[in-house]
Amino acid sequence: MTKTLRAGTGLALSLISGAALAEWKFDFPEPAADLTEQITHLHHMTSWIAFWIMVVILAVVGYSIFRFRKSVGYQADQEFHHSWWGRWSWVVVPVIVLGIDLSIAGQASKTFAQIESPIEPDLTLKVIGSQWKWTYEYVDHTVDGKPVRFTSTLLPKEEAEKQGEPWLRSVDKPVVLPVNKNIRILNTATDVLHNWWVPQVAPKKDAIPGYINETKAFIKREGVYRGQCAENCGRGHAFMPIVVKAVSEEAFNQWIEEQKQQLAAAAEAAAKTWSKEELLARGEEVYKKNCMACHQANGMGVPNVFPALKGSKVATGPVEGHIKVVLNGRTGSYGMMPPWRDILNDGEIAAVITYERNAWGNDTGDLVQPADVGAQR
Ligand code: HEC
Ligand SMILES: [Cu+2]
Repeated sequence: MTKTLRAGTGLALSLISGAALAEWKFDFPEPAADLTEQITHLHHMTSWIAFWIMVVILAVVGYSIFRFRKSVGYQADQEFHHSWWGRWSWVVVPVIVLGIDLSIAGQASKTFAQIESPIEPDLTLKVIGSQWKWTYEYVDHTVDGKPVRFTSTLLPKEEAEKQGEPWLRSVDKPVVLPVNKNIRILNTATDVLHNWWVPQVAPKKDAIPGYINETKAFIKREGVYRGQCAENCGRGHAFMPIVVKAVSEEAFNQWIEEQKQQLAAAAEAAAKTWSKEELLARGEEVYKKNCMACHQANGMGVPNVFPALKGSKVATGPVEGHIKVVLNGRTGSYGMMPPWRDILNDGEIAAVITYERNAWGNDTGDLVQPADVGAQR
């Protein structure tokens, strides 16, 4: 008995330790943009109205129970509905309730109109949801006609611990946005419904394959804002966090310049012929980041869900067929293999295919060069 008691007390104490208390917050994170401020304000207003309605109702109920209590067998008032209050309460109470409803709806429809109204954007960010990662495209910033574009994925646990970042709330590459600019956000998806949800930054809209949903942000404060996918999108739904880094205009311009240089360097690298070591090393990186979630680290897949690549007919058969599947995706008995043509460049696809053809005992010895992939685009 005392043992259980002690264990229980220990557990209770550990639950209310200082660290836990420091994290203990009731409210939403503080909004950082104009529209999200309004949305949070609406929530607070509605909650307070609901709270005071509850107080009034509980008071009336409590008073009635106490004031009109009668012993068993007492016959209730049969004439109540003949009194003035008995007649008019059926009108007065709904009118009050409707009045409160409309005053909430009035405020809300103002905010809603603002959410839906078009803006003159200073910057357009296209957000593409896929199982289970986010791809970002800065459509106004291009190199040779191709926009700055990258994919952002969950930071693995060991890596998050090393960097002191919260696991499941951190990504390998945050999306960077400038403050005090009108940012248009275009949401879409490649496979199933996703939802790019960063409550401090922008109103939430579904990301739907084949459609573009528009939302926007005017971020007022620099900072790091975290979010996650808000549409149940399958097995990895909980593992596609979002990190927005809001920075000054100068810092943003510098960052976007760096991205452009990286893009140019990648295009150059994709044009050359790679050595076997380069292909395998890069291929393993690409595989871990993009393919491992489904096909697994050992290339064995998941029985009946994701096919094994170890010994697979495609990964050990003709190279062209392998490139085709990875570029265009495929839908077959297992379900859908997503297309990678818009997510990975020729160099990355060549590397990952070379890796798959030489890992896990798939000793084909084949080397696939970026030009081979380019030829099939
Ligand atoms: C979201 C899960 C998912 C991810 C991520 C994924 N695949 Fe697939 N992959 C599949 C499914 C499902 C199939 C089987 C489709 C079918 O039934 O035809 C498949 C099939 C394949 C095949 C054909 C295998 C065979 O023997 O038929 C290859 C090759 C392949 N994937 C390579 C890749 C590469 C390379 C990547 C990373 C760039 C990748 N996959 C990422 C789900 C995925
Ligand atoms: Cu999702």
